[in-house]
Amino acid sequence: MMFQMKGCKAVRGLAAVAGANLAVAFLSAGAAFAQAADFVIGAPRPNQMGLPYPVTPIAREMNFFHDAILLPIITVICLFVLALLVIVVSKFNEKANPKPSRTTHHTGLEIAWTIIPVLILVVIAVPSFRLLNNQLTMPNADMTIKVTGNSSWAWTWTYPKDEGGGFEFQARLLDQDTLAPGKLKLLDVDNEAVVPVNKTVRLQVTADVVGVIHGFVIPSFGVRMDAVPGRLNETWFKAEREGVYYGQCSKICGKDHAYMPVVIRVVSEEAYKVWLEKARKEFAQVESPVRVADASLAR
Ligand SMILES: [Cu+2]
Repeated sequence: MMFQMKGCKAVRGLAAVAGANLAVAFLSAGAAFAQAADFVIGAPRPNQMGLPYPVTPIAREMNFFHDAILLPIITVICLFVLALLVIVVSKFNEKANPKPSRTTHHTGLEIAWTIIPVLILVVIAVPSFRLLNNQLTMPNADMTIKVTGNSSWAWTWTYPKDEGGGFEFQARLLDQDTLAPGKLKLLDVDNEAVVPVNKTVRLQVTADVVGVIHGFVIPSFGVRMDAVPGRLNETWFKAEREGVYYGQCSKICGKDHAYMPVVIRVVSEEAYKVWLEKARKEFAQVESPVRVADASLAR
């Protein structure tokens, strides 16, 4: 765990500052939940550098993989190639080197430039496959939620009945012309999905059968999953910090592709129970059976 923490220290610092500013704005907007001082706003920040602030074990591992392994290797390779180019341009131009060498083969050099890249790829492959394995191995989940990408460019969240839910609701982008202060442009939605902190959530991702493929993404969770009509994909996350986390559909799914953000609010276990109770009542009518016209009235 230690090595993962180290890689994202700088990101954490930046996020804390931006998060605090946004949290103040959010509080003034009168959010429905009481927010702690270290409440995280998992959204892009002005002048942001690096990957989004990670709040799950997988996202931290991703950040470590990128910041501590890929980025240094890429930087060294780029500088090495740049140095070679500078040497070639300065030492072997027509003026400095009027009589070019006729050498075409060098066995040692050819073995070296085959073996060294292979070794670099092996070094990258080990943590890469470990991360992939951790992502795809489903742990024992504390709860399950289903999320469906709609052809009307909204996300439908379904909370199963046997886990205290038994309702579903749609999350739609807020009207951008009447956006309340503190609400994030093109990110905040009318109905946020809510999950408890420090719980492993199994997420079933799909799209409605008459629809298209959407991409379900929450960068701070390290979650990216295709929502495909007729297919139930599965992923998981365990958010370790309370906050509100944003993502956007990552598939070019149609005209309103840019207007279907993903929002998950992570709250304490108690706050989650309160929300669940409230949501069960609020969204109950969505589930009520469709009323069919009474044929006797037509007579
Ligand atoms: Cu979409």
